[in-house]
Amino acid sequence: MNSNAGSVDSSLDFDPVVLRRKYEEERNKRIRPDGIGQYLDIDRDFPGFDSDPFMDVEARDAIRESVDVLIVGAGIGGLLAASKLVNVVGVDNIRLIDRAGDFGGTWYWNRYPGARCDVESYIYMPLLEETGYIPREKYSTQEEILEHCARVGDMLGLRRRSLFHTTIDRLQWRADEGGWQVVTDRDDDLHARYVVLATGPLDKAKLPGIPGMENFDGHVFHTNRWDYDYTGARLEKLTDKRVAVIGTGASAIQCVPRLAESAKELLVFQRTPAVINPRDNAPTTPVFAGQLAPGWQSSRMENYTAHVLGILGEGDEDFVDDGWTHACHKLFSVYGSEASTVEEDSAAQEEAELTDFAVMNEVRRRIDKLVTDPATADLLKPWYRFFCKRPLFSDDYLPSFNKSNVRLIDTGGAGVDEICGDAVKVSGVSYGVDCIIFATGFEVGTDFAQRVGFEITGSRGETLSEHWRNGYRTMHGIQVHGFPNLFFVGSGQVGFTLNYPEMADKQAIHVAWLIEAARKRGVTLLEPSASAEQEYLQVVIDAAEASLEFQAQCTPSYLNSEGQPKKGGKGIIDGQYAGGIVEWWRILSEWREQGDLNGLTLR
Ligand code: N01
Repeated sequence: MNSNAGSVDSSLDFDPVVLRRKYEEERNKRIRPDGIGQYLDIDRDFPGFDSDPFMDVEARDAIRESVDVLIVGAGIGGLLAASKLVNVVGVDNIRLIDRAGDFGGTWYWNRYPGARCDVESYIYMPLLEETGYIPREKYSTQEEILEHCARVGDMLGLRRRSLFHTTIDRLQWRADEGGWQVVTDRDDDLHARYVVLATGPLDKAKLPGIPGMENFDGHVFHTNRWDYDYTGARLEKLTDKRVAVIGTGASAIQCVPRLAESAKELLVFQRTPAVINPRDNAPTTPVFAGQLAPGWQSSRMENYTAHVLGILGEGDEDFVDDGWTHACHKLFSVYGSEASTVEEDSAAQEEAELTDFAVMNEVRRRIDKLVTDPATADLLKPWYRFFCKRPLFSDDYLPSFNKSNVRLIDTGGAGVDEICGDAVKVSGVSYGVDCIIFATGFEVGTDFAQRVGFEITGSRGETLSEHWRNGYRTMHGIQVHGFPNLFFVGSGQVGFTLNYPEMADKQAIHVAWLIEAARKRGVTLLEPSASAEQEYLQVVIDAAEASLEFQAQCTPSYLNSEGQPKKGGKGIIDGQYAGGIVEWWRILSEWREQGDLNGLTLR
């Protein structure tokens, strides 16, 4: 493809100038000065919205105990941290705490109909070789992943070490004890030498601040606390109901097809259309399962990551071989060789933009093929670059709009105006509904304590929210100055990846290595120095340039802090190390190989 930004290239079947202008116009409709401030804090504004509808909370006695390691979070990150500590380092005096009633994290809470993981199950589901489990399909259902998390927890003997339905009230460094004091809502008082925070990056539901929503006359819930009492287990109670879904992200596009089959009337309120790619799910075949040789899962994970980061390309062996890897082949092929001059770099950027336009044209053409009504098809078309919002995969979301009981209510980028009585209002039109389902995603970039529900007070009396008031500051994305013996697994300033468990796995390996290194040296306190933290922050900031430039031009979403990304921020992308997980892991591996724990204070 020829690059000639600014003028129309006759070899192209589209006009880049027109598309560029259209993208900008659409973005401008959505940019809001309040950014992430447009969303409500559920705990403050809608208390009770995040209680557990799935399992009853059982009474138990308060616990007083000291442990070597406390892991906060029993989802995939917590399970991986525990597996490394138990199996690799041999630490077995551990405790897990989770507000959920069982293992599973996000897969415990997100039980909406149609919920599946859109990353391949063979690389996403943790410890498949260790458990000997082979997923049933290429993309697993929520039920299967939840079952598997319990399988892992039980295999590791973690159930008796887990306090479920338990919320931390306070986590405080106790210098006199050389460890952390943890106080919970069940009156537990625990003391832990080390704490691992595996609280997940997308955990706390967020609600948009739509005027009048507190007075809605009908029933309301969020996708991550699906109310099966109201809908019925197979949604059979919705056959006489008018249902509104607000939002068209990953959660919405999976539950909309199920609701479309059941609800009397389904109204889908859209602010920004999603990028929907083909799914092509398939059952696992005996031939596939039979050919898996030892070590297959980690090599498959690494192969996938190399493809989606553009390290490997179309001609290379592609184990996962799916919509993610194919899209990355197309979009990253222009970056094949390192640009050595400013002109070469700018030519590569232009080429990348043209390729992106072409890929997005395919996405838009598919909508025309699948949606019968041309006006609805037009409204469903996304006008931004492929990776501006999280790309999605579905074969049944778009055809749902061909059903006579389903209507798309497009809000022209402005969102729902108001909720009034039993109606959702958009552009002066009231749509009466019995039920509103918020598919509006999760808090990102807010204060850490607001997201996890408790404050952490470190060795200098500073809270973590204060320490991070201007953005994340960590050493390697794992440790924080002023917070000794505290480790992060599953989020933060680590190298970017599309496969969350791979990130959590590598963090868990590093944490286990650190705890083992402390043991070998006979020390009980590990804390990064202020300068080591600053040094890593600079690495993150230096790597952020290109990614931030891209993000800043994107339509707003949780990925770019609602259109306000900043270097060293607290968002999903601007909070990460943009150099990618492979480079990040190289930095950490070399640091470990050095063997001197450079940058850590030991006592
Ligand atoms: O949340 P989202 P999600 N009026 O933030 C809309 C993971 N995940 O739960 O795009 C009307 O993506 C908002 O509109 P806009 C995955 O990482 C994975 O769907 O901001 N609408 C958007 O459409 C995913 O990315 C899986 O303009 C309003 C929606 O609400 C992440 O979780 C499945 C509005 C929020 O979408 C989050 O996904 C599920 C308003 N005022 C989740 N305010 C799989 O593996 C917001 N919206 C498949």
